[in-house]
Amino acid sequence: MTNTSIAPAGPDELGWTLDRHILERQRRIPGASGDFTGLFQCLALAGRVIGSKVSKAGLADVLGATGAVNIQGETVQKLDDMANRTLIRCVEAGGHVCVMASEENDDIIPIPPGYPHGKYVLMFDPLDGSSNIDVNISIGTIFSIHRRVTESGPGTEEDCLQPGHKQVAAGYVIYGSSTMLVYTTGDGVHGFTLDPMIGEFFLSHENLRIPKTAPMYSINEGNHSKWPLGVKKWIDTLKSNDAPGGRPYGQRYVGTLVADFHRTLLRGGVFAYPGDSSSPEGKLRLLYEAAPMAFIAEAAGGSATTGKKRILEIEPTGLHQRVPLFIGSKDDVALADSFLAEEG
Ligand code: FDP
Repeated sequence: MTNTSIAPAGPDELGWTLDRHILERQRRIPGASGDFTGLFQCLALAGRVIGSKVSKAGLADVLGATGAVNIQGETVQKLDDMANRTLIRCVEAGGHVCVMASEENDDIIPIPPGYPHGKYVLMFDPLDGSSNIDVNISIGTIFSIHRRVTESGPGTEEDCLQPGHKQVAAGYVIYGSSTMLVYTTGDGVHGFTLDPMIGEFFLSHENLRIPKTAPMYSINEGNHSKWPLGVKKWIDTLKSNDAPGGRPYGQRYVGTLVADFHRTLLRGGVFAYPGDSSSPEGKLRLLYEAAPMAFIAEAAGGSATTGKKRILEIEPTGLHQRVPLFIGSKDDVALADSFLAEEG
């Protein structure tokens, strides 16, 4: 006898879409309003739109600079600008957030009049790795979500200046050989790969864990002469010949944080952007780069520090604050920290 009953299309047949993954988790939280799910749908839409533009970068007139300079004193690329506007447009009308902040905007981004203010705060680096845009190397979008601390109405800078351990979620989209969205709410890190034919993200990397250690380091060695002594000694150690100690380590550096971090998440090792004599606080921004990546690293079993302090414990003092960053496998970050501690 044939069984004519139709089984519901489960994840085995369809695969887990990002939407379904978030929805299933929402159902486990009693009283969840669906706001978080709604916000994620907006972010996934923005990721798909930006990914599509990035993949056509050489064909459409989107390469090159806009002629503007951002708050960081960097030249704004046309794709930076497009990605920033796309994220704002995708999120501002949803009613899920009360305020946004972007690496590309000097001040907080208010919700336009007429739209509701939600309970979340969204901060993002719309297109990380700008200097790699024109040479067809992986770039990405980074996002960080907090719950608002102000009571109601339009959100303020106070809502944005929260330490990283208070994030409710963080993630990134990498526009590489495929487009992937990786996110965490603090309890497991999950990766979804975009099927470009269907236009949907499907779960491809469940519960990612960073290896405890791996023989790989990632740093811009061109800054060697400007590094503090502790960083010089640490890198010299990683490069030294010590087969029983697993050295020398291999070196990989893309120059796009999202890409260097993504490799570190999957393969292990350590990525570092230390402070140096010309930029004592390093180059990377706390709110848009270091804190969200640190939240992901810790949720995957890794760690992230300034070399002296856990990134997630830093109380932000400004929207565009920079911090030194050492991130990746727990043992490898601890080794870096030990060299910086010795330096005093
Ligand atoms: P970019 O300047 O190309 O936007 O913070 C931005 C960033 O890239 C990171 O993505 C990357 O890790 C770092 O700067 C690269 O800096 P260097 O060019 O100084 O190595």
